[in-house]
Amino acid sequence: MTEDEPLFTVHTSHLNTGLRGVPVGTCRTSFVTPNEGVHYCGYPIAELAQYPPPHAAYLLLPKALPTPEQSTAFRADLGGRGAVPESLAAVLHTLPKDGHPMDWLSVGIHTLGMMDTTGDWKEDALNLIARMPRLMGLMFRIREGQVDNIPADDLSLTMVERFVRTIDVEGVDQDLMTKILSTYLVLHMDHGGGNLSTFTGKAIASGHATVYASIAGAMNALSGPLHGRANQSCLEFVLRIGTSDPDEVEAFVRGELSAKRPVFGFGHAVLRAEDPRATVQFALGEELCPDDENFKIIRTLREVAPRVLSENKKISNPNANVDIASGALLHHVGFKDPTYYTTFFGWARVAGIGAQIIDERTVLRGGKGTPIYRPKYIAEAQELRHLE
Ligand code: NMX
Ligand code: MLT
Repeated sequence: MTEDEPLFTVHTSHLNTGLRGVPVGTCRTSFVTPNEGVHYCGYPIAELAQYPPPHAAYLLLPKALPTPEQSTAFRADLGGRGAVPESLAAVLHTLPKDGHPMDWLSVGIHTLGMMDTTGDWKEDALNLIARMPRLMGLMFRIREGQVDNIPADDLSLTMVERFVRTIDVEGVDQDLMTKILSTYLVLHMDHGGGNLSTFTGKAIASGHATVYASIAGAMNALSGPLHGRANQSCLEFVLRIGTSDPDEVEAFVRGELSAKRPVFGFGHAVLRAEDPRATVQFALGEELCPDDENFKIIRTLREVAPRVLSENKKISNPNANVDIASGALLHHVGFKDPTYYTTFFGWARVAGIGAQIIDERTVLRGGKGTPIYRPKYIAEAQELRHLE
């Protein structure tokens, strides 16, 4: 790219389209292509799916996979930063139990910010990444009223192990839960620069709000059903459908469309093929729980819905997106309440948004950082008027 190379011509038809396709900046952590999906620092996501989450998080920061020594040092660094203040739990205890878990997550991150902000972009992003497992675990425990004998946070464990140990659910296969969550975190960490939550987080940070305020705002953006909360809505669909019979699934999809409701887990603003993050999760499900009832339903949905959605030519991508399969896998390993699912998306995204905020604030424009976001809006139906 040269400084004066034309990238895109803006037509009137581009207005009020949610900036679809309009280039606004550069991203150093990941890119998304319509057919191959997301790549973290050049690596296709499917190649990274089995990597440990700290490796993927490390990659997004210095943009290179860690050597064994760097990996050990990074894990130790996160461990050293991981302790959350005792008083975090006291604040969580005051939140309404029927509030949505994503609202809890946003408030939890804000609360950590009020207790912990250093003002250094990188320090704060790393501290938040390190403290997320315990925040997530405490949210689950306190919302569910399981407040006695919460295991101490063992900071020598991995991110996912710390969470699984904090929630300490009886009667589940903790190794399987750890495996599914680890893959989930890696798949959801980043998705280019322009997805709504990342864009929102960077926009907030561009006014020099803190990392915590920026990422709490990003979580609010993620909580919408057209964005991250589609994973909750998709599993709620699956539970309502209750059968993997293709005719019944098709009738359900047609019913949602005729009621003018979105078919959650399908479609995308950029992708024009099945999301590779969905493909990876389907392969994992075929390996780990092929006979799970919910998994059987999403297998049928994956076959039926793209055919039905393709009948409507205005739908740019009728294929499965990242949110089709994660709910069935999370349900299988013991997370029976879909309202929690988007918090896992948010937990993962903290690494990607944090890394992109560090880049925008301290690396881009020769280290000066991008200026405060201020796109142009054109006045509509606003004749100049004066008071009589
Ligand atoms: N179900 C019903 N209608 C759809 C769907 C779908 N899955 N996908 C697109 N459409 C509609 C869309 O609402 C729009 O209608 P209208 O012209 O009346 O406004 C039309 O088709 C054209 O939309 P597209 O250009 O194909 O998609 P767009 O970029 O506007 O939106 C999504 C992308 C992801 C918001 C959209 O596909 C959608 O609502 N999907 C269902 C919700 C979902 O699964 N979201 C998760 C996305 C991934 N994530 O985690 O963020
Ligand atoms: C994401 O992972 O953020 C979603 O696929 C939405 C997007 O990229 O626009």
